[in-house]
Amino acid sequence: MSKPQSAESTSKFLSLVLRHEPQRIGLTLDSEGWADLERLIELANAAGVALTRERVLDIVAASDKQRFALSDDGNRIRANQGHSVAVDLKLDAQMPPDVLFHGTATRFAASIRERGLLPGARQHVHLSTTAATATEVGARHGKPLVLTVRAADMQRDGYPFHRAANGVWLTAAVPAAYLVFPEAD
Ligand code: HQG
Repeated sequence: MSKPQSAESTSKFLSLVLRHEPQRIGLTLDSEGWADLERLIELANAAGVALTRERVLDIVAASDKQRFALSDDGNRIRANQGHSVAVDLKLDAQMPPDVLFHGTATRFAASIRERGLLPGARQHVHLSTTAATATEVGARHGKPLVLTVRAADMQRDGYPFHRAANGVWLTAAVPAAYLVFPEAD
């Protein structure tokens, strides 16, 4: 019997299988990160996670950060960003705004000064258009530290930027030379 799930835990489950561990339920993502929706539902239920098409559609529509996208025909689903599995989202390179923001924790400051921003387990470094969003992202890791990224300069110097369907900016890594630390730090 599948257990009923809260919307939040279902969303976390979708993030887990669509970004990090599809194999956990035997799911396969295609090279652009898409999963067959019916198959996902079938495999989730077999793994004890109660899912229906309607429930998935509700979560896609309600996700505060628009974490998921459906294909035009409604048959496939993927995560908009945040993957650790190797997928090519086929996002066009775009000119970023002058500056973008990265939220991290103060305890990472020394390492970031030395090595720049690295993607960690994910495929990209995630950047926000507002310092407020970056503060929330950073607070997930500890005392938040908001770094300013000289994005337009970086792009002009040949580093590509991509914008995910939910507005998050992605780039492979940010060399320390393009980072501005807050003065008090
Ligand atoms: C840090 C959430 C030491 C980096 C959010 C971050 C986001 C370094 C952590 C999305 C470093 C990685 C992504 C270096 C980077 N030395 N630490 N050289 N370079 N770091 O979770 O950006 O709710 O993989 O600053 O809203 O925090 O999941 O990345 O603190 O958009 O949809 O290494 O996840 O979205 O942490 O978060 P993460 P993130 P969802």
